[in-house]
Amino acid sequence: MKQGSSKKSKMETQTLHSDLEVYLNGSFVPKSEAKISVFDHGLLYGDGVFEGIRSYNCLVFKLKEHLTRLKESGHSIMLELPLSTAQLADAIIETLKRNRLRDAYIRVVVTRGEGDLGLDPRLCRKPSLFIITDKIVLYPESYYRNGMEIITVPTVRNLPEAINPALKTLNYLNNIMAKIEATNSKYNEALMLNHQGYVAECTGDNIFILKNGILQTPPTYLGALKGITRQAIMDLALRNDIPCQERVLTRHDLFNADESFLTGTAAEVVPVVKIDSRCIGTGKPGKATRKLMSAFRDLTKREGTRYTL
Ligand code: PXG
Repeated sequence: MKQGSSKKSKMETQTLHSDLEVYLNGSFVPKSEAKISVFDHGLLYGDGVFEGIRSYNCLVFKLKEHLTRLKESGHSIMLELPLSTAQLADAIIETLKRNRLRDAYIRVVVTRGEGDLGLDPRLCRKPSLFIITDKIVLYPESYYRNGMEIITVPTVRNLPEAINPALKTLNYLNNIMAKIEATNSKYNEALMLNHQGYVAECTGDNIFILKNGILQTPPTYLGALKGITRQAIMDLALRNDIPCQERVLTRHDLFNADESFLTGTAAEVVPVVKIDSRCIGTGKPGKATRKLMSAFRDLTKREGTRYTL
């Protein structure tokens, strides 16, 4: 009996020690205690904003850019962040250090906060802020080696005049519906068109094509997030003498592209070799794609906000 109970307490300690620490409204709490009220409007109404950030070997990639986008998403929905950009950066670094993570996925979420039932954001006294840092789950290596196949789905991208896809808000159902439609058809990613039938982006990634040596991606006003990886790729293209343009694209343009790839914090740069069963180019990851994949990997090793464990 005694042995049993001491065994149990050892197990509990182990669980506690292996528990990730989460930043929650100014404190660090174990994952098992990182709880938010059922009256939080982030949960009741999807009223909030977020960012997904990555760190590579103790370098947080494009931290300033992510925090600027978070602030701007908040500003658009009239949600003032509870911390300044500098304080947020410190809180993120501290969370990474506490969890001793060199390579991490960082999720920063700001919600309208706890309030009463009813839409009115004035019912919420103060925003909730939490930061989760966790091990990054990588896409299978085969996606990068052989490329991905994607499918256009029926769910149309939100109208920018309704919920602007340029904002990273907690309202992700538009993307989730598209993801469900893709996975129901046994594809891992969905191509989303806007209400006019123009290519917008995928559910969590921006899309690029290469045609006659020119890299092209849809302008964000057609219903895409201004991806930070997208911008990094546009900058790298310039440096590698690959001309790059924002262009209105149709599925026809995609089907007849020489190369295609997706960009995003989680995916990095992943080649696309088939869209709606049409082979893109040779049906293998293209030369420019491979060059940009490698340039991007180098960039993540070189640049970022450094921290020590
Ligand atoms: N479009 C959408 C709709 C996104 O949500 C991107 C494009 C790529 O943007 P960045 O700035 O990351 O290059 C995103 C980003 C997740 C996860 O947990 C999703 C994203 C990023 C990180 C993690 O699914 N989406």
